[in-house]
Amino acid sequence: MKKALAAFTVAFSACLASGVSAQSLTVGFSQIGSESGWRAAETTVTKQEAEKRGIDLKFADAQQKQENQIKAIRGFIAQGVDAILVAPVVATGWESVLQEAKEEEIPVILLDRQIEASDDLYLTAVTSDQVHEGKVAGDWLVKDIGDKPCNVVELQGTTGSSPAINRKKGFEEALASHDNIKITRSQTGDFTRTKGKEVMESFIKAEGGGQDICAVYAHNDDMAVGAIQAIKEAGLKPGSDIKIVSIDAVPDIFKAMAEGEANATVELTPNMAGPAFDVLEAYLKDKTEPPKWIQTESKLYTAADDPMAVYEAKKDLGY
Ligand code: GZL
Repeated sequence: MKKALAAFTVAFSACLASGVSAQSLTVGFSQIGSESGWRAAETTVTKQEAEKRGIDLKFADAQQKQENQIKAIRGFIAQGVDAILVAPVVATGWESVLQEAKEEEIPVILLDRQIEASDDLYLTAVTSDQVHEGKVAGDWLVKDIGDKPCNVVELQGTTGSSPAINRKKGFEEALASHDNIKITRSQTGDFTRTKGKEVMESFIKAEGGGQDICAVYAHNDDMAVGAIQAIKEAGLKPGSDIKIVSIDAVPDIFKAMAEGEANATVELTPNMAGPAFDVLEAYLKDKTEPPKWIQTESKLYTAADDPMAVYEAKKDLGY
């Protein structure tokens, strides 16, 4: 495989040097699944970015199972793809399969989630600063609540995933010097609307109807939308009786904001693939080494930011 890749690299560089259009790259993409609106948008945008560049994208949906991702990555290696994109469902357990890709000199780029492994196992990671996202969400709640006592319930993302670990950490940092605001219940809703609703129903039941719950912090908007449904079915008003703060900035959270049923979200771009493909082409052309982390922006949106206009701007972007 190394010889074939070396030959390809020479031919590819020669093409580029001669100005002939580059032979199209074949890139494998191991996607987590379609658990949320944001994930669906990330898949849509990744396919669009590949098409724009004439990249042949081999797509594999893992249905949120790490073993399916590992199988897909091994399949890409066997196919002899030029590079592999992976959105790692959890942070651990990647060393061995990434070592196999390294031995075949197939560059790997992480999208939207980090892993706990040596960074020589991947070319770069294109992600947001997830601790910062949690801090922005927590800082908003601190500002909104002031000195009032506030019991917060937390809907965590997928257990063991870098966003779940980091968004929890950042939110707790924001609350650290505000003893009046406490996280009283915290459980995973696996980033889905269905589980977000189920867990919120259990929180409301456990808290004797939910009157003592002051706010929900959801690690993504889809779980927040599920929680909003549960709060309404319990006869309470989301957005006022219980404040709603979450992350992703998907269209439906802006619809909820416009109806006064959600309060704040932190934006996560679904376009991690654009920056990934750019550095990959530069690397394959002349081995230009990218930074090990390409950080994407995190912007706070609240009901003061014309939510229906934001909804209209986002609604056709593949969420
Ligand atoms: C975070 C990303 C998360 C989104 C969720 O970078 O991995 O996964 O916040 C998605 O919507 O399920």
